[in-house]
Amino acid sequence: MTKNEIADVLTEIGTLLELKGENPFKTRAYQAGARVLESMEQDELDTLIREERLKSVKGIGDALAQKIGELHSTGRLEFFDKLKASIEPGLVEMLDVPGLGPKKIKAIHDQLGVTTIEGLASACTDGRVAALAGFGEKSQEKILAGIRNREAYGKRHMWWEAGAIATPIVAGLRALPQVSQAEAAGSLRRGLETVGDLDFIVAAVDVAPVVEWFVTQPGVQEITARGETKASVRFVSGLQADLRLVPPEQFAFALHHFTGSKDHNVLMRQRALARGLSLSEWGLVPAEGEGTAKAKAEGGAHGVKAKDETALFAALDLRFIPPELREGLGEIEAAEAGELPRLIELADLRGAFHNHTTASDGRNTLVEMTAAAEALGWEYLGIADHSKSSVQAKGLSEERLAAQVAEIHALNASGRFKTHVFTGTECDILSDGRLDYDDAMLATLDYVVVSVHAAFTQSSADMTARIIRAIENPYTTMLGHVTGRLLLRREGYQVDFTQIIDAAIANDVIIELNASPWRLDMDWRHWRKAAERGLLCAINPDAHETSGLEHVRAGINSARKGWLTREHVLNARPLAEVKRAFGAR
Ligand code: DGT
Ligand code: CA
Ligand code: CA
Ligand code: ZN
Repeated sequence: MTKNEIADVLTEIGTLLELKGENPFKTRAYQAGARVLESMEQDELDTLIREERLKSVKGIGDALAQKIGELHSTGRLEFFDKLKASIEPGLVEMLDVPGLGPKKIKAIHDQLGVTTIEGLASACTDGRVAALAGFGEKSQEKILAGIRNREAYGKRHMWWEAGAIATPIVAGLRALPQVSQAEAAGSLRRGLETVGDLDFIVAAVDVAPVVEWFVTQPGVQEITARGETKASVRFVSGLQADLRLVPPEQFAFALHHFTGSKDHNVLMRQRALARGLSLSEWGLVPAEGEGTAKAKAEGGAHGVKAKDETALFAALDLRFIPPELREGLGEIEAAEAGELPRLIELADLRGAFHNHTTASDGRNTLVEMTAAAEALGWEYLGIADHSKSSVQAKGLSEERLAAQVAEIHALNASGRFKTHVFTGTECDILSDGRLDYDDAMLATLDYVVVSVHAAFTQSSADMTARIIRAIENPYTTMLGHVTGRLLLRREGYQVDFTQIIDAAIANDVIIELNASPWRLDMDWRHWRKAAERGLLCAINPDAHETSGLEHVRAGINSARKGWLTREHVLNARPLAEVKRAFGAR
């Protein structure tokens, strides 16, 4: 197990022991041990264990060292397995209910014999929880509301939807006279495809009016916490948000810390420590007891000053790392070497290829879609309606597709729009890997997107072979939504990414980054390596209406998370180049 995985196990042990009512010193020892591991290098831990010196580390005693060693070498821990087995699963589930910690859960269990969430709900309904010492009506109500909202609470939220809530709040915060800077940090700022909660960081001098403004925003359903420099709320959609207020000189440090990711932060903290400095949400100061004289002299009593994140990174000899790259996946090494990529931006896009019209299952006509693309300043728009096998999506017969091609040619010839329209199709990949139209039909189009829309349950081997056969078709230009996943709703079909990417590269086929906020498929985690090996990307909104074209923004997030530059993306190229690329097919 890696050190972070071991740290997670130790934290969980601490919580479980607390649930069982163990001695608080014992539970705290596990939590402290987890923190020690987090701030260590993996190499350091490996060496300490190999040389049997782990128990000499401050904060790690004999018993803890033995357990860490067991997890490190075997990935298992008998003590942990037994502990888990000794606790009712319902009690562990209750930890997810807002307002309930291990101590309260233990009290409810011991005094009322409640072992499930349902049991807890009825104990609240008939007033037994309120009667317990230390509870009362208020907390009973809160627990009940927490249970009722648990589904919404527990769920993650689509980046697009979370952004729609966050954007007006950031703008509103910035407009307040007490506020000098405001930003939405966390996974939202990192452009992650789903968001757990929002994290607003605000620099202000007079904080009370800012907190008041925040908790009275429209859409706030419940104020879950409120302090002098902090507040948490839950919106109607179930999305929660934390607000943190800091003095202006702390803003860059707080913004960096709460942008995360946690993995990135741990590595940054280690880098600071290696320079005798301690990095936290509060600032960058000489590390206590281990700070070098130089760092102390430079840091002074109040530590290193940073007016923005660029200065914070510079203080650790790094270039500015874009938030999307802060996942602890090599970005710090690249920033140190001056080898960060110049990431693609929204403004680099000059069009997109996978879009639908009312001819199949779209909600706007060819002319409306073209007008919308022109309004976005796009040089070109590709129309790729469904093929005949997609009956429920009104897939086009050969005749209807031929008519659409003629319509597009006429539209281009009319000069009505500055945006050039390319003729395409989103052609079904049939269950054996053949395409839904014959070669003669496909030959009349500028380009062909191929996608799987049926027979999802094939084995990974069959699905991979099926997709590769479609990639090898000489008329195929690009592969649509590789896995068919719908985020938070449907897992994608199983495929072998390496084989599919290899086949695409070998056949000069593009793989799309489907920018629909519900898909973001192929996932960003595959792009960096794939692009390094020569795979070309197209960021396609898969728009089914004019407003859907703007979904390319979600695709840009994922492309950036995948370290892509505009050189990797076909629709960042000018019209003439794209025409040439399609002409060469
Ligand atoms: P989310 O909300 O689950 O989509 O993901 P994040 O990344 O927004 O996570 P969140 O809201 O729990 O915390 C915001 C950031 O705060 C996170 O990205 C890094 C930082 N942070 C939170 N807890 C820890 C921690 O235990 N250790 C470190 N190093 N950083 C943390
Ligand atoms: Ca968050
Ligand atoms: Ca948070
Ligand atoms: Zn599709």
